[in-house]
Amino acid sequence: WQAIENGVGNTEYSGQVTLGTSGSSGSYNLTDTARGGHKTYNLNHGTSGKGTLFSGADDVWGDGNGSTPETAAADAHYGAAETWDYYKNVHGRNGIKGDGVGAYSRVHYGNNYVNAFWDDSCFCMTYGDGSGNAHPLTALDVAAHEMSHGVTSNTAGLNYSGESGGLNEATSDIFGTAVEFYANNATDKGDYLIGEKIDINGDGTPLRYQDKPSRDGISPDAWYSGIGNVDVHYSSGPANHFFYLLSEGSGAKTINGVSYNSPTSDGLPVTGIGRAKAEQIWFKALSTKFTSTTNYAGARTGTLAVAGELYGTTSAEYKAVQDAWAGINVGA
Ligand code: ASN
Ligand code: ZN
Ligand code: CA
Repeated sequence: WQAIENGVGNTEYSGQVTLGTSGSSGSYNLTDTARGGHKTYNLNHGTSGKGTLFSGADDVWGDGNGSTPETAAADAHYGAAETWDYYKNVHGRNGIKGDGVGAYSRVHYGNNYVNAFWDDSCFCMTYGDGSGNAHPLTALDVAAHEMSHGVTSNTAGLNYSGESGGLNEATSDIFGTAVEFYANNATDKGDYLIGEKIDINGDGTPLRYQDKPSRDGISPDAWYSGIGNVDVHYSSGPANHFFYLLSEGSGAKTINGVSYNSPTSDGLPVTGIGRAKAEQIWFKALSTKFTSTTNYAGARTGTLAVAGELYGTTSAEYKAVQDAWAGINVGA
């Protein structure tokens, strides 16, 4: 038996945070007993197995700049905790499967590995150190993105190809953003950008944009016939755009110092209903309407059904869902 402790994490991306740890004087480890026993392991550049559970004599983890392997662990452990708390407190879901059981994270995967991923078979997520082992892929929105793949697998089970694959990816981006806002971290404020902290392009730009996905130079802003043939990290674009439009509405807006300008494919304005309601609609659609083969048209039907149940079919919320889908060229 180990006592539930509150450690101190000196993260790279989120400043100094509280971490859920275990142990007692002189012997601590990264086991978050209050969150299903979620653990964080050090792969130490390996690519298989669990590696070593992070442990140490003090309950302070990382130095805030990555010169100790603990820093990436602190970020990953924090991201998992915030994601756990978000699903529990906002959606009433107790863990990835809803059974209160935690997963685990592995950091320092391989060498120069510029990715992070969720794996259903180990029920775990894994993080590379980035190019030149310089920018670990452990930022809050990335962690929430990967953990949300686990939630999608255990709810709708959206197939990871075709249009359902794009919806699967968008779901992870949507909850990546939702968790980032939920955490309300002073160092990593909420935004509608994905991966803005990890500098994956080397020029300070984020990986993806939800207000206007084509800002990345590849992702489409609107649905078109044949979108199911493009990589799921781009066919996610219109669904990310739908979420932005439903939350914030079309046009120009600045939030937490970040400027957005969201167009619509039909040229008609969308009045946003706020992120909180948009999150409720997407989560309830994911967990009660979507199936493994849901496509864009099916996502429209599912979210409209949820909006009708939650707010009524004559509500402003229902109309906003209709308008936001029309704004990405889905339905009419
Ligand atoms: N980071 C990617 C994702 O979560 C990993 C991958 O493409 N397998 O989708
Ligand atoms: Zn993903
Ligand atoms: Ca972000």
